[in-house]
Amino acid sequence: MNKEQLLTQLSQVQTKEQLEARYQSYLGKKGSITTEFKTMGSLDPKAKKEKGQLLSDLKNSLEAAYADKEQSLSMTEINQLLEKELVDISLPATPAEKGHYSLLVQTRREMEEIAQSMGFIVATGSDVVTKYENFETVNIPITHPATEMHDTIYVNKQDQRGENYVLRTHTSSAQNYVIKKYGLPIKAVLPGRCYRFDEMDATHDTMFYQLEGIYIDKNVSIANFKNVITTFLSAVLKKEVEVRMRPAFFPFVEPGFEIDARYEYLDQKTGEKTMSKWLEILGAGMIHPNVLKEAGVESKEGRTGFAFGIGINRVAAMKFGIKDIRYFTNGDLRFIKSFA
Ligand code: FA5
Repeated sequence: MNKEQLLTQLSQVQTKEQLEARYQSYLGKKGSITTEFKTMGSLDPKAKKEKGQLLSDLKNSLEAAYADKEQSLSMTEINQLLEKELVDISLPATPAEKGHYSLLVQTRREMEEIAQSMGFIVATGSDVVTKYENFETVNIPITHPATEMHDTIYVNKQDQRGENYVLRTHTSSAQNYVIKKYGLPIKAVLPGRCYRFDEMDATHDTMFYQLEGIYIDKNVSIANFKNVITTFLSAVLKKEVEVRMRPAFFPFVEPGFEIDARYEYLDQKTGEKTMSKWLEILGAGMIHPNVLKEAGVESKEGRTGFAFGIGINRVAAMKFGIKDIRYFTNGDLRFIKSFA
């Protein structure tokens, strides 16, 4: 086979594998040219020299052609890859699906901001607390029916007193902690999750948010409370809110009240009022002396104060016109996405 034919064969291969196989068939251990090199020993010196030159020339030409071909196959491979993986960076990006905060978190944050604008600091307590924190710090005797299994969720772990921890049933459990931490005077809101073994219905969930408020200073009165709460709720609900106070009993306040706000449903299309009723949204009152005593600040310079605990789920229901608070937590995407 002459040199030209060999070089043409080499140049016609399409892949690196074919190139390697072809090369080995000439110059591999058992290749045709290698074999010819081996047979040169029997030739006379002149013929040996001529044949040696011929074979070396052939070998060099094939090796050079092999290197060229290998490079051109590599270039083809790279170009094909580039073409396949080409990214047009000038194209607009596929939009990522955006989520949003739940309506409860949105409402909680907005309430925190409004409270801050009214001079309250924002503090938090723990979700898992001792029975002492949840009940006794706020003057609920351990024998009180509220401590029974029917509305308290217990945790299977015991505190130093050998009592099971509880999931706090109200944010009032954090009052003692913040009074101790910040001292008096104090003006703070304490938002957080609460848990009760309550029967679920349109206004009750087993996990819900409350926003506790405490304001203790000289001469803080019920009139101050009424003003604060009306201003606060009107700012949260973005309209003049009509509130009514009813006397109520909570062991940690004296006197105590429950506050209802007028709840109006507007028809989404016509904007007409379809229903109007009073909805209980918070408990409140003037802080009981025993609560101050337990926090170590009893009778300090005659300071008194009020506390309140607002149900955030019910406020959010009023704000967004939702008839059933279970929608907030049942994970129904049709509901969630309608507020995106
Ligand atoms: C309390 O929890 C008192 N700690 C509030 C308080 C604080 C009174 C400070 C005085 C001084 P009550 O159990 O009424 O009170 O709950 C307060 C609010 O939390 C209710 O008005 C309601 O809006 C909300 N709430 C109570 N239980 C649930 C529930 N299961 N689901 C949703 N919201 C609830």
